[in-house]
Amino acid sequence: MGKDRDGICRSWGQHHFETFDGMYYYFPGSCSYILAKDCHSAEPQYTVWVHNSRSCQGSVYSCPRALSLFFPNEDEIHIRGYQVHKGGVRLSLPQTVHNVFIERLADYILVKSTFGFSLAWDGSSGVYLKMTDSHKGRPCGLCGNYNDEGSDDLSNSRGLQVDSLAEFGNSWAVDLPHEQPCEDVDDDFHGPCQSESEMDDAIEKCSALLFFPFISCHENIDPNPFVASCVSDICVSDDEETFCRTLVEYTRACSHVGYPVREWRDSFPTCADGCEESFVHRDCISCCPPTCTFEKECLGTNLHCLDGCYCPDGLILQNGTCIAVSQCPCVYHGTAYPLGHVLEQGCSVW
Ligand SMILES: [Ca+2]
Repeated sequence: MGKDRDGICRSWGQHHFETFDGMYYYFPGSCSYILAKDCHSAEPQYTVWVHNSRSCQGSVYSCPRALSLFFPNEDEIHIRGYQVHKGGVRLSLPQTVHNVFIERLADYILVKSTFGFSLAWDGSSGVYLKMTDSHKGRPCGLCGNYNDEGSDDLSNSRGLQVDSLAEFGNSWAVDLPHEQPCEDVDDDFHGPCQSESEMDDAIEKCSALLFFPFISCHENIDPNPFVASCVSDICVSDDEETFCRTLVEYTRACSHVGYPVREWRDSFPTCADGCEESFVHRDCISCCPPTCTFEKECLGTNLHCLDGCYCPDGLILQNGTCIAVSQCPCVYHGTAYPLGHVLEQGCSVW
C-alpha cells in the first residue's frame, strides 16, 4: 500500500489497476467498465469508463484501449489515441467543455476541472485519475471509494463488499448498445504466467525495479505492484519493449507524485525515449508549464509532474516548436505579432 499516493487511481496495460487507496489488482476483463464515478451525488459530477480490447493478442501495450467521460448535461466525451470526440464530433485541443478543460500536454491528454476531478491519459493505455480531498469516500467503480482504506475497495456495483475480484470487476461492466456483449471473467481466473519457471524468469527480470536507479523512489511509491504487473506482462510477451514499458510505468508513478527517477534510462540503454528532434525526455514536466501569454489558467488538482517528450528546460512550447521566452510573439489587441514586427497605429486628428 503506497501511503503517499496523493489520491491517484491508475490503470495501465489492459488489466492492471491500482485504486485511489493504493490497492493493486490484476483483472483480465475484456469489456468496458466504470473506472470511476461520483456515486454520492443525485447527478454524478463525473463518470469515467474504460474500454478494454475485446481480444488482445501479443503485448498488452499494443492492444487498443479508450475512455468515455460523462459530465452533467454534456454529450459523451470519447478519447482514443490522442483524438477527443464529443457527441461524435472531433474536438480540436485545447478545448473547454463547460467547467472541464481538455488539452494535450507532452505525451498526455489532460482533462482538468473546476470541481476537483482531473485525469491524464497517455494516448494508448495508461489512465491516471486524481481527485481532491473533497471527493474522499464518494467515488465508486474499479478505482474504489477513496476513503484512505485499501481493504474495502472491492465493493461491487450494488454497494456490497465482495471477496472475489471477478465478481467485483464484472459488476462494473457496462453494456454498450453498438458493441457485442462481452464475457464475464471467470471466478477462478488465473494470471498469464503458464508455469512456475516462466514466472520465476519474469520475476528475476522485473526485480530490476527493486534496485538502483529506482531505489530513490521506493519510499514514495511501493515498487511491488509494479513488479507484479511487470511479471504478468512479461509472461504475455517477453520482449524488450514490454519490459521497458513496465519500467516506464513505475517511473511515471514516481513523477506523478513529484519524485521522478532521474536519468533511469542511462541504466537501461535499450529503453529508448522515442522523442522527436528538438524535444527531450523530461522526468518532471509541470502540468501547467509557462506559455508565451502567461494567461493560462492553472487548475489546482493536477498530478505533480508528467514524464515524456517536451521542450528542454527553459524553453517554451509555442505552435509545436520550442522557443526562448525572448522569442515569444507580442500580443496586441488579441492578435499575436512576431518579434520585430512594427505596428503602425493610425492617428486620428481631433
Ligand atoms: Ca477504500
